[in-house]
Amino acid sequence: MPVSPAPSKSARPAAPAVHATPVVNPSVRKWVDECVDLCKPDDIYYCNGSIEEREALFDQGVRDGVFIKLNQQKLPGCYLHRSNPNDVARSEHLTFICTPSQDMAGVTNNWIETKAGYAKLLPLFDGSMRGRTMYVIPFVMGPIGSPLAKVGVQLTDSLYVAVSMGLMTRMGDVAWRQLGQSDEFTRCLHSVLDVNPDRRYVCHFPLDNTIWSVGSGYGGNALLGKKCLALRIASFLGQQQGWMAEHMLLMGATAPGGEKTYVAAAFPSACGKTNFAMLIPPKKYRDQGWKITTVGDDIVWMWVDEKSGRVRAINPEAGYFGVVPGTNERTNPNAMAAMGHDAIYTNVALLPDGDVWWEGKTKAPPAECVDWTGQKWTPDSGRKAAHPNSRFTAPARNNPAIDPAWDDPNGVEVAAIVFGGRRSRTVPLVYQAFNWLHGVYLGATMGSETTAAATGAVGVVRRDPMAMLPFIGYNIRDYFVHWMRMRRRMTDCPRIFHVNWFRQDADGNYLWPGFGENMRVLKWIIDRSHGRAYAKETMLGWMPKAGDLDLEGLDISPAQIDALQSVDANEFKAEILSQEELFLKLAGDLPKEFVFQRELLIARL
Ligand code: GTP
Ligand code: SPV
Ligand code: MN
Repeated sequence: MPVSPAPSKSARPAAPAVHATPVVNPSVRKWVDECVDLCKPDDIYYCNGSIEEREALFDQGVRDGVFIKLNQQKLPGCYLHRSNPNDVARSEHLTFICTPSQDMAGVTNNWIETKAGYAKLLPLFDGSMRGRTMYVIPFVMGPIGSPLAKVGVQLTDSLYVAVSMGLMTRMGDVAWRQLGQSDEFTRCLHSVLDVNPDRRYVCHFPLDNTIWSVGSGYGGNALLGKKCLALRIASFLGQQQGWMAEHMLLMGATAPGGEKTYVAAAFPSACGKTNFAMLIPPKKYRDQGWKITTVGDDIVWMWVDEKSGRVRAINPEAGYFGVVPGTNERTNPNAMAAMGHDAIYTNVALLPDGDVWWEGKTKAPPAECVDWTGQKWTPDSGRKAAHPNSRFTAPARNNPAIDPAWDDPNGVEVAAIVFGGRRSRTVPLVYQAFNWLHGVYLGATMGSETTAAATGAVGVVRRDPMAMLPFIGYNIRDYFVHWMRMRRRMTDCPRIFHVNWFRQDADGNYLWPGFGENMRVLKWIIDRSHGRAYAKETMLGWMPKAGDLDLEGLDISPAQIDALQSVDANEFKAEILSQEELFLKLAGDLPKEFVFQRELLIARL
């Protein structure tokens, strides 16, 4: 079975070439006309977002070889997509912020001057859709009617992208209604070209509310509502307008008495957001009446409510694009249910009966399957059957633990913000910042070992401030200042915490069981946020004392907990030196508050 090529010449759904649309807004029409003149598609298809349309697109995709229909008894409505093997993760080195001055993009972003950016991509788009269909995809990021909701229109020649946008966003006629006659929409132009890394660019023009992406069909590079709009463009808008776009999950925790607490958490790519957002508490907690519900698993838009002075948040997305490897009925049953029907699997292995498999799905591998590249695979093949960054795409409504307020235009009130990275050493399981400013410093100095979610080396510690390093759409200096200034709008601020589920012993075994057991840490976080759990003051922040973390029923020794929570002053001094790597880049732009925080930390050590 060959991998799916760039869309074939006949990539066109059963629907008519230009099907009837609601009266399209004149600014949209004008812009679509310009892009049609540039890209020269054979057909134009306006997506309406209906279920019938989704089915027709899947059918077309199967005929074109873009999708393989999976076993419909086991996985109703599910399809497999194999990407080009050179196109399996975000390409951070090919991602650009295009602004008039480099200072607007800052030291952590790749920058191209605006006009030069357009000039670079224009010839690539010229005639790029000849022989192909252009899909016009109107979409809304955020609950319909929310003051923060943003409309985007994506033009793409990828059927896979069109269907995925339908699962990940509020897509279709609903977006035309939300837009009305306004010309305020993000102009998202996308072509896979020949899926060639040498002709791959993901360019953002924040001043023009425009995104141009070529040469990739992969999620974060190609589903332009997600990282490109909802993080890079939105973070830029938020900085100007006084709100925040963050790489965070958002979960609700209902306590036995009915008290509801919402917690947001920023972990870098492939570091546990989806899993934490869908956490199922251990039996003991369930029996007591604890319940965890998901508002979002990847992106949060936050603002300060003027009346209450408290932080509120929405999830701008309407679906999940989640990591598959390591996911199973034990680690994340809610994700398994969410991908159990009406979902797309990308780059997993195919079993002989039309079911799917990946590393970590079952203890024993299958005797035989077809790997993510379409080759025959057996356990002794010496390679992975599923790509380490293989993903599922599923609508949020598929999640059995969806929060009742997930679609509420007014959002939910955030009581705690959690930062966390993937750190095999040095960083303890959990601690709390002394105050907002200290918490911002913890987020800003966060480090994490790199993962397969981006191309490049895996397992190297890099600084990933607020898990936003690849997603800040403007100067990181101004981003840090924005975080600090947001505090002034709040009467009562969310408490800030730092966690690390990934600390290992000398033999490389995880010290903490993670997944559902993270409930025990969450419980302490919730209690601290409501001002009712004990803690001891340490060099790093407030930490649970022995006995403050509930370990009942866990097969974990006190020595193991000590190892998890220990802070070695010498190791931490090295950590501070490695934080300098980012701070030196910022040089004279480093906020003085961070210098003070660092001095205080060194003094405590
Ligand atoms: P993105 O979608 O890339 O932003 O990733 P994410 O932050 O949502 O990460 P996700 O929850 O998908 O987890 C990524 C990987 O980490 C998966 O292989 C998980 O099985 C694993 N993982 C998640 N939570 C834990 C945990 O608590 N402990 C351990 N050991 N692994 C975990
Ligand atoms: C991530 O890499 O953080 C993801 C997947 O959530 S992508 O949408 O491709 O960015
Ligand atoms: Mn992510």
